[in-house]
Amino acid sequence: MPRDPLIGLVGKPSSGKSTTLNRYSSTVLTDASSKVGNFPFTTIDPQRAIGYLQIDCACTRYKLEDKCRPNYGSCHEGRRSVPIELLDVAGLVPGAHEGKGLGNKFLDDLRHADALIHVVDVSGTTDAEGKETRGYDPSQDIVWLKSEIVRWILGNLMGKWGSIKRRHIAIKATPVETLQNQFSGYGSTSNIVARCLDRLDIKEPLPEWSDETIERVVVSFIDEKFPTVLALNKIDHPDSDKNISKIAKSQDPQSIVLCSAISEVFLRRLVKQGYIQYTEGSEFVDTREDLIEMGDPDGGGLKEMDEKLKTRVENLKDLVLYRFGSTGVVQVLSRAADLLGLVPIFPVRNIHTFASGTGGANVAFRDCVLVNKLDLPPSSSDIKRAANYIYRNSTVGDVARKVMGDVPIAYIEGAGGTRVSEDEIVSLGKHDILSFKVGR
Ligand SMILES: Nc1nc2c(ncn2[C@@H]2O[C@H](COP(=O)(O)OP(=O)(O)OP(=O)(O)O)[C@@H](O)[C@H]2O)c(=O)[nH]1
Ligand SMILES: [Mg+2]
Repeated sequence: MPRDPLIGLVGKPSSGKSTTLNRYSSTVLTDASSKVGNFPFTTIDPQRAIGYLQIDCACTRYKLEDKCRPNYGSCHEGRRSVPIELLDVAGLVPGAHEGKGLGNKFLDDLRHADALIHVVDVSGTTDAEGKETRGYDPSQDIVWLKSEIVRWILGNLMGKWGSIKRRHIAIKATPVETLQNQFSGYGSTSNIVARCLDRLDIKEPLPEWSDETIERVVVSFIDEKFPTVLALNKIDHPDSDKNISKIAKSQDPQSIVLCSAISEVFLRRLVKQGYIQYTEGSEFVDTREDLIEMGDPDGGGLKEMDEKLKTRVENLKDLVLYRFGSTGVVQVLSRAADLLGLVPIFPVRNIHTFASGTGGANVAFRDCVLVNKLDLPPSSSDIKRAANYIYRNSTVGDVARKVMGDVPIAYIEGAGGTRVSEDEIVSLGKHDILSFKVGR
């Protein structure tokens, strides 16, 4: 059954994790349509926060934007914000694997994450410990952070490699079995291990692996287990440009998102205070004057800003919005969702009106759940095949079990009222509106 996805925020002290998280979770408090007591993650611990993933809502396909009333999150003109759980993994410094900073506590938290957002301070104004400095090279942070995770897992593994080897030989295990035995504590699955070995194509049998080979296995395992978005934060700072170019040369462009968490927080505060209109994730900021110029004599009911505030907004537009297209914060979460292959599904009671049990017949698309790509328990023949063979998207049946639990289901309807088979794979825009009919 698909689990709820969890995304971990990592990064050295003062890189901007909390600032980013505040932005992600601020809608919890301000969005009138989300019910506080009845929230999906009410028992959240202090480290956990709700982020809002922006997706294209199904309501636009049926021109039902004005009837769309999400139970959780919000939907504005077809841009829907769907709650997703985030974990603030604070306290990582170089030497964490030896217990520095919050050390092992940090690393223990990690195991629950399906993907990571590494918040990197690209202004170069904080050193590896997060202390104030100037001209620090942030590309080092990407290297040492990963190396901390590698050394943590590698240390645990090497400490008992002798007995791991003996057992492996004694019970004639496969490398996947032996490694999964060791990695299950980090939230691994046999599939992840299979894919990790697949991409390395090691020729020697496990008992003959060199130290260097074992390290390569661990690095590959981490790449598979923790797909990572690099959120290059503080792009508003003048020193950021050269650091960004350096990082861009050595990293996969798909993994990089540029952002300015503080700009997003600032813009959202101005929205709350009634000074601007701002579409999250966009470059569009309108002030009272802008709206008057566009022909609204009332200026959208916005307040007039003083000169100082005006200048700050203009600077933010020039330094961030116009140069980079947005503050990037919304995009960071979207990229993480892409890495995870998350698909939004809209369960409805009535497949023709898209109404649900609550809210009456005049209200559409109350619910939206995010489903993961699934890790199937590999059969022994799968393990030998191409990695993606044992990774598949959730099916209609998987979604049914996630949404309905053990309730027996008679049949399932898809858009248009046609029956859909439980075996159909769900994907973006396909088999994503479903009505589960209860009964035997
Ligand atoms: N210029 C600039 N400063 C930022 C940005 N984001 C965060 N900061 C500043 O960086 C400092 C640290 O931010 P935090 O969000 O507290 O960092 P953190 O990663 O949560 O740090 P720890 O909780 O200590 O691990 C604060 O002074 C923020 O105002 C940004 O986009 N641009
Ligand atoms: Mg913090």
